[in-house]
Amino acid sequence: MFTSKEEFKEAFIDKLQTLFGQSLDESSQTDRYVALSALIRDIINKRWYQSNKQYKQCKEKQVYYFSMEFLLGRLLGSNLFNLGLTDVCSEALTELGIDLNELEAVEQDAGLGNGGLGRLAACFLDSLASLQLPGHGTGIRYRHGMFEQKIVNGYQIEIPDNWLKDGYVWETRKADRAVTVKFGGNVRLESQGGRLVAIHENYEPVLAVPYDVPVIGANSGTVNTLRLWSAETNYFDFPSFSKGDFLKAVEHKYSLEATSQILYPDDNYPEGKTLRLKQQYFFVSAGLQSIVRRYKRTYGGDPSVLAKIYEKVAVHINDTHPALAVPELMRILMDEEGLGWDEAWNATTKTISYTNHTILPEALEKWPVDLVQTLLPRMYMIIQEINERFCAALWDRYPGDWERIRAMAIISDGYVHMAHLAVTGSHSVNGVAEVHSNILKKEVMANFHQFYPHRFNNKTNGVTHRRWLAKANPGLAKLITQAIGPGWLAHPTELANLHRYARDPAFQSSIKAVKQANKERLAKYIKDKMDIAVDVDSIFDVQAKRIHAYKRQTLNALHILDLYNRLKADPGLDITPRTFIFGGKAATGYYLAKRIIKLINTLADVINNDRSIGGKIRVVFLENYNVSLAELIMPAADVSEQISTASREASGTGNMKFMMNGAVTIGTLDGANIEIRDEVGDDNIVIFGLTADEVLSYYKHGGYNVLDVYHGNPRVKMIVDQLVNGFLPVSPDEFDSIYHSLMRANDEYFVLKDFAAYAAAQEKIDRLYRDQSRWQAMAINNIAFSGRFASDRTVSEYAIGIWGIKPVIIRES
Ligand code: 26V
Repeated sequence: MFTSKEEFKEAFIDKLQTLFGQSLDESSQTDRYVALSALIRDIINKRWYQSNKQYKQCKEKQVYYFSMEFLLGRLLGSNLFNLGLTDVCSEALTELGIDLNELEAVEQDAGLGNGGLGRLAACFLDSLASLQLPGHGTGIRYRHGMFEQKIVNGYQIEIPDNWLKDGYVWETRKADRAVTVKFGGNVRLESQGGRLVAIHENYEPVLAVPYDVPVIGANSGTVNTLRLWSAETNYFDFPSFSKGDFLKAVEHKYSLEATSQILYPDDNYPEGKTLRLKQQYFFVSAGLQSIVRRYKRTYGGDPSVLAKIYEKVAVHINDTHPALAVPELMRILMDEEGLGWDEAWNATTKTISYTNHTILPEALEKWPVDLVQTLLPRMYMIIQEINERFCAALWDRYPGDWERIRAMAIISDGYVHMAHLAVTGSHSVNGVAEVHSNILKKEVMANFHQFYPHRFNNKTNGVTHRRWLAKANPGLAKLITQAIGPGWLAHPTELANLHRYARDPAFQSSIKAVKQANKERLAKYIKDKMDIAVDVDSIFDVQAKRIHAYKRQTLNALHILDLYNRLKADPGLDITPRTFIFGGKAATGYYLAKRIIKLINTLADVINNDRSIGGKIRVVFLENYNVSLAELIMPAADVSEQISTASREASGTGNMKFMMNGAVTIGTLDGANIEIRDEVGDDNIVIFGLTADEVLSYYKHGGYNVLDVYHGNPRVKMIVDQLVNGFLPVSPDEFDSIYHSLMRANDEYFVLKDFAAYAAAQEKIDRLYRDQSRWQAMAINNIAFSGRFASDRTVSEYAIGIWGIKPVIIRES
């Protein structure tokens, strides 16, 4: 490890020479980025080797976090941070005339995820390693990650994300660890020595090749592994090739390799594509095969040893996407290792645990039976058997209650219901915030909760405060450490010690100065990128997240339109200047979400160019919201918009990132907002709108008529009409879909129902902000009470309550 700048400089220059045969002066930014990363990798690799060796020797239980998505963002900065090398490295580079931030910016974001679910997985990896826990990720090495979003004429355009084009410095291909995953074909059962053996024939083999990415713990010797699987094939169609049909010769190869080509850009918005099911089985099967292989190497391959795999291995499934882990582990234990059904079932359910991340009915995964049967014949046979045994147990418990059994069955109405498979096949089911876990227990999975009362629990989400506070907001981190010492970095609940500075005028002005500098940094980005000048003295009011009807960007947009109307009617209207900032992507096939983006951009056009309102409000839609942009945005926000329809947002994690950076939340009583309120108290958050119980009651019993609000509130009527009456400079039917979602679909997400309460809450924000001493106290209290939302807390709850793993201290040699 580097102890001095001199040593670091020397090693860096040496690396440039050995890698590229170049001097510092001749090197490009990319060369420098690659050299720096390679230097860091040398350090990491030594620790990685030690970690792997000691994991093998100590024989402690390990957890594997299976997730279709890991939204890592960039790794250079966070790796340096976790190694404790940020300062020495940045100072050494400065002396060489190099800006570390610029080198970090060379790295492409690893956008292997859609939003909250994928970023949560990335935060958990950081916390696992930082808590010295033996825990690894298993996922897919998508050739193309989350698309790049361009805004053209106000519309979202999707550009493929070719993130691997210059290579990826953090991965190591492990060709010798490849495994085969079998698709299609047919399965016959044959009696061999008194046992029924399943024989899979005529299948299509796809080679799964692992690429390992090291996950570095903060201030610990731990380096865990994120193993991402890539689909390859040795198959080559020689007959076609020798006939001169070159296209046909490669076609088949590419179709097999397509499995890991793209990330589906749908978040909470289902598109039931065959390829997605193929992806799910692909990484689940590869991941489990490699885990069982390693387990056998360490503990032996006797069936009686495999029957106890749950003592050394925990497999966690991130939502239902990897739920095929249940039948696949059954298959491996039975077909390959010779266990009987009961032993295999015992081992499987004790190994697997499951997190639910959404209650949106349309996002609950189900796959057509014939698709599962054709693509994964052996999986289907096992699922059928699980289903039959499960339904028999239900029958024993609820004799004659056909309705209940049909509702709980894993296979029904021609579909395989993945959540039912996941609940049945695991020993723990958790939601991601208290209100969400309660809704699972009382509503969405009430019958499962009755049947398996001890399986259900809550683990409120968290985010890594290292990336989202310490690294993203170094100015704030420094200030915090000056005030309360550095203990908060390892023990984030120590942030609570800041509470006593909340009313301290000197501390308040330092906090304000840090925020101001962060706002200026963002303002510069907006100016450079979009040529819009924003007022850094205005309130930065931010809604950054995926675009979705339930997240209600529409409510925010309609409120802006209303504010604009009021300013036009009364240019003297006394409001604190505000900059409304949006960021977020829409799923490619989600028409309404795309029109919401167009609406926001249309408002931006009209409002930003209307001199008559004196620049009091501005609207900015930031292109291509991703992890790196989030790191720029969160520290600069004054107001955090968390305005989902109560009960719909399982937790939210952006809410936590904003809070850590001192933004005040305007939000509904939804997801983790409720727990944020519990931590900061009502004085430090602005809550409005329907509660989850009220929303659920409307969904169940009706009783809301959008026309009552529309006709009862002239301001509401005006803005709704303005969507379609030619007021906005777009074709008259441009916003029909938004209009209809409100008026024809009876406002499914209660946008208009909550409008008046939201507008009043926004006025409250305005009043609070005018009292700067009060506002800064709120900001400080939000930072102070954000410790609970560090993912270190969440991950230790999983470790103790679900996985049964404990820390392994990695020694240096
Ligand atoms: C679901 C589906 C369903 C069908 C196919 C496409 C697709 C893609 C992604 C998803 C995941 C939806 C679940 C999800 O992302 N939930 C979010 O999880 C966050 C982490 O727990 C949580 O903070 C958010 O509130 C929740 O919406």
